[in-house]
Amino acid sequence: MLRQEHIDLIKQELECCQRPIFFFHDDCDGSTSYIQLYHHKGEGKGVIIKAAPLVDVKYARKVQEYGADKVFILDIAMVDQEFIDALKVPVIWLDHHEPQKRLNVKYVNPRNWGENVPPCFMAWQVVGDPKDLWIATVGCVGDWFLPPMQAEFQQKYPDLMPQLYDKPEDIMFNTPVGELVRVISFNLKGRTDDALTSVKVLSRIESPYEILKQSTPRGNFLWKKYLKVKQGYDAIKAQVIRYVKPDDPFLIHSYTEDQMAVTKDLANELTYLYPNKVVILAREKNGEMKCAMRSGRDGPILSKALEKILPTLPPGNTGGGHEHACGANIMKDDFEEFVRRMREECAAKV
Ligand SMILES: [Mn+2]
Repeated sequence: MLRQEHIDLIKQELECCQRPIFFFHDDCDGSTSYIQLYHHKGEGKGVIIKAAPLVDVKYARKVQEYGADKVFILDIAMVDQEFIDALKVPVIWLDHHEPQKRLNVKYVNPRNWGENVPPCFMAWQVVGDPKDLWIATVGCVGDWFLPPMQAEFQQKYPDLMPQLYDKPEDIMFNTPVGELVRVISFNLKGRTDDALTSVKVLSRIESPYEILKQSTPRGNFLWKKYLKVKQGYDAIKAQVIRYVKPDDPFLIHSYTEDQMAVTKDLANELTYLYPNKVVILAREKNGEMKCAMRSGRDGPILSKALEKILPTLPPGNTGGGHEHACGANIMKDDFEEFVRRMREECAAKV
């Protein structure tokens, strides 16, 4: 939770500007953070940060071109000091990844006081516009964070959340809220300009039923893209499930797909379906295996396993993340050895 001083700070920064620019992560959390702040301000430009979660000096040009008088950075793990130094306007950065130290930036990261709160919930604490209750709730669930305002949501939308839940993943895979998470997430796939168009459309949606019932052209627009990505997603999922070995503590699958990267989303669902397995899902692209790895709450610590294994592989293989959720880029030629080492490390239960 944000402390009152932070709520006041962010609110004031938002109020004291005319042309804010918002850089946000290309996921459910990042985009719902942006939409709430943008709605409140009624002004500003959104920029999606795709690929690496990093804002570097290249983005300074966007700030200047727009003539922004303030910069907000939402749910981005890394911001280069060079970027901040190149600007002549204040920078406010809300994040919940590994805390960083930068100069001349107002940085709010609840991890600094031992909490992990996604920026979409920080935005909710700051703005709390009842019209955006559903946006904020969907954002939280999309980030595997149990929405602290779920009772309020449940009362307002009992058909979208029939009961209260203890775990975000139960909301994700058993309620229409989860479907809204996937609608947003899948709409962010593909080309950056298409993703930004989707976010713009989403920012004009007034009720979740516009999407779920396709009752307006804009709701229908988001639904169509969702269905298109979902088709590919379901095909890969069916393939994975067909080859699951009941006795193998690992679930390993690789696929080739250039257009839509659904690896993270699918790895999450597979962990929900097979909580006792270590999931390694890899998308092959340009000779690299882009891996999403997951393990259950009581499963092996993947980040530790990676720390041990990566230095022993040829250079160019990278990765990292959280205890039970990691990402890695492994050269195709090293993938077999990588999997062998992962099995070895995880059998020793790191
Ligand atoms: Mn996030």
